[in-house]
Amino acid sequence: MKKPNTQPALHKVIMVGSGGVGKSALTLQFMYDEFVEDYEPTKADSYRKRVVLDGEEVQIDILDTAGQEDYAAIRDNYFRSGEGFLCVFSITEDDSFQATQEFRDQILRVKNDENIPFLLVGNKSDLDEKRKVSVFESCSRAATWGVPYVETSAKTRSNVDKVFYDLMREIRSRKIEDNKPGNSRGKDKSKRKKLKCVIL
Ligand SMILES: Nc1nc2c(ncn2[C@@H]2O[C@H](COP(=O)(O)OP(=O)(O)OP(=O)(O)O)[C@@H](O)[C@H]2O)c(=O)[nH]1
Ligand SMILES: [Mg+2]
Repeated sequence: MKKPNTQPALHKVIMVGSGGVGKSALTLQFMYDEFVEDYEPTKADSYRKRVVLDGEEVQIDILDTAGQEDYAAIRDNYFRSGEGFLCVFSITEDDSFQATQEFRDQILRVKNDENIPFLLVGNKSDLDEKRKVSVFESCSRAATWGVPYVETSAKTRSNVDKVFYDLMREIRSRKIEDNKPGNSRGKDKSKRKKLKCVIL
């Protein structure tokens, strides 16, 4: 029988997306159960927390990046260390939705892996009356990429745990697949699960 691991598994998550979309607010809501009203642009902050994922104790490491980071080389470095990505835009700002394509492209270039654990996250769902990006548009983009789409609110905490836990599950199954002998680095699309769009 295998000896149990003493150190819990560590899953490395990177928050990406334009400035002001709520990457830090989502991270702080997940970490500390609080909503920060003030907007203070991030440089780069990292967080670590022990959580229970489907009965197993694991650690999540969150790197909260700067939406306003001008240097692609710096972003490349952050992205390289990530095992999974929450690609965030605000449903109230079309530019931030358009920008997700660039983030996706940059991540795929750096990781060179089309099946990298990844969720498209439409944040600020509490501001539905100011919505500029339709659910249809967002789901379509996510489907093109082959990733799930989830709407969150860092303010009301709607789906906040969901996006972090779903991403950790993807990272975990990816690691299990990678450790199988003779694996094809998860690139076999026929094994892919059904995709979902979760709005509420
Ligand atoms: N109503 C509402 N406001 C939000 C939500 N998430 C974030 N905000 C607000 O939006 C502003 C920007 O949020 P941040 O989390 O700092 O944005 P960010 O993506 O980390 O921005 P950078 O660090 O510059 O990349 C803040 O004033 C937040 O209070 C949300 O779900 N609903
Ligand atoms: Mg921030």
